[in-house]
Amino acid sequence: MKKTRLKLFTAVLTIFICILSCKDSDAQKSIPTIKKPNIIIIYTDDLGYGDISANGATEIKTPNIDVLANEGVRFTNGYASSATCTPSRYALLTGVYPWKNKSAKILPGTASLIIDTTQMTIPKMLKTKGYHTGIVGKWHLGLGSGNVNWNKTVSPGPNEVGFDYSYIMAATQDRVPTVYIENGDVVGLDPNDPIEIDYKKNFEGQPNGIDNPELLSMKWHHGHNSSIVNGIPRIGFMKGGESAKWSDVDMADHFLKGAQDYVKQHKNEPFFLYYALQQPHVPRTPHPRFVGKSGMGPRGDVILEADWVIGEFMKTLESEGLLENTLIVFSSDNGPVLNDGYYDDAVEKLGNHTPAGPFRGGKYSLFEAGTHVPFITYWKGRIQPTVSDAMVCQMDLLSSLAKLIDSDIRENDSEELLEVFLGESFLGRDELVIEATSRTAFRKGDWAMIPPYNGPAVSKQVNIEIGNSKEYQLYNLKEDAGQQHNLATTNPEKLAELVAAFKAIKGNINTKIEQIELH
Ligand code: NG6
Ligand code: CA
Repeated sequence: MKKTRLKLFTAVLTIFICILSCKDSDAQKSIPTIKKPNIIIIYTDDLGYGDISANGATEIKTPNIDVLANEGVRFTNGYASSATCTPSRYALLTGVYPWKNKSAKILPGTASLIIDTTQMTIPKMLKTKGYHTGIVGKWHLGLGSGNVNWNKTVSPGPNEVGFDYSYIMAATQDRVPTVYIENGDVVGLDPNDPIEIDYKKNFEGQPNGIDNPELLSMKWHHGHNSSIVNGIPRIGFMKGGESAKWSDVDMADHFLKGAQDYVKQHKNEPFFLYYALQQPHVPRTPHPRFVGKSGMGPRGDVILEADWVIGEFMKTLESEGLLENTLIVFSSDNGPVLNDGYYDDAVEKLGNHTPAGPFRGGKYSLFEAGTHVPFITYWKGRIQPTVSDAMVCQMDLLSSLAKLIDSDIRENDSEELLEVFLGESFLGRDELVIEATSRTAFRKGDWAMIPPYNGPAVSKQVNIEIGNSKEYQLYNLKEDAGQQHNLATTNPEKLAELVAAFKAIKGNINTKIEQIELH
């Protein structure tokens, strides 16, 4: 009797152990160890679609960017949300159309933060899944909440909208304050030489670009005639902060080091880095190593410099063993401009180079070149080399990256296109509203529609066709990438279709100009 009981007990125990162990191995099968990929956005400033050799440039070589393009997904229909910086960056980080925020316009260095601190952002979304988040480079989304005191910790700023670490320039290289700011504090500031900033009037006794041409190493063409820093006249007046002022020619090396240090410090945890380069925005100040190297003047030289820093940064990712577990997104905040306010030979030495590639217009324009920018995704061993014609927008990254890391967070304007970004699908967006200096236009399928706008057809200052016309404009981009043939009158059905779809998205939000112009 005892023996039978023992046998029965042993049998039950064996079955029990088996069930347990079977369950265990099943569990191992269904939950693979998920290693969260690092995410890096490399964002250039004013780089045109045609400024990289991977997109067809022949007069300039960008071998390091080309590696990303040729070994990743090279998008031929990749868009910034706007033809200027602040709105594009706003949309990139929030996944929200910039024309929904009245403050998303080119900002002075004294502007308040334009991202509401309760707004979802890419870094905030990533933090919900344990990411460490950092920004190194250009910010230009405003700081503080009015009357910033640059001599105290400046807040709110990037650290209040999702970044654990920030090392930034406040606005642009041509705007004061010309200092770096780390987690809200001006780097290298001497408290006995406090910084004062004013965008309206100069401080008594301070030189400026108009009255002191003898102090200038770079001449201004339009705007850019306020305070002089390092021989370069800027936008806005600045006094004090001598020890904190940046060196323009070292800026690329400086941000590179910041980006390298960041990834080295955070390589053992999932991280997100927004690496926002300053090139080729004005003032173009290549390090002496690059001066004269492009034969195109400073604009070409700083593109070579930008390409070089990207190569160095990639070497760091490789030597730290991070490449196979890192998704890299490369793009530009808006299209190209040659003379953006300084005499720097960008026009004179352009030669046969075509910064806008096949597109019409440039920075500030509703024509394609304003927003149709270089766009690349790269992930060694995960993304196959692909050329994708799918339409994607930087605004789509928020929802798509959320999907990548298993987050449910989505924004309405931000389409979830993860498979497209990974080169596994070619079904991109169907529609997109683009913005340029408070005007908007529309892309749908192969078509582009620009509503009528008053104003000059060509901006005299920058000599760019900005898209204004008294008539509707309609282009078939598949057949006419250069937007030479306005089909608005010959194809009224298509025009009506696009106008209706455009109005359905834009509704009554911030449509003051269109209410006058659109019937
Ligand atoms: C414009 C500046 C231009 C550039 C631009 C911002 C003048 C006349 N022009 O107002 O030089 O700084 O703002 O560029 O001041 S962006 O890429 O940051 O949008
Ligand atoms: Ca820009």
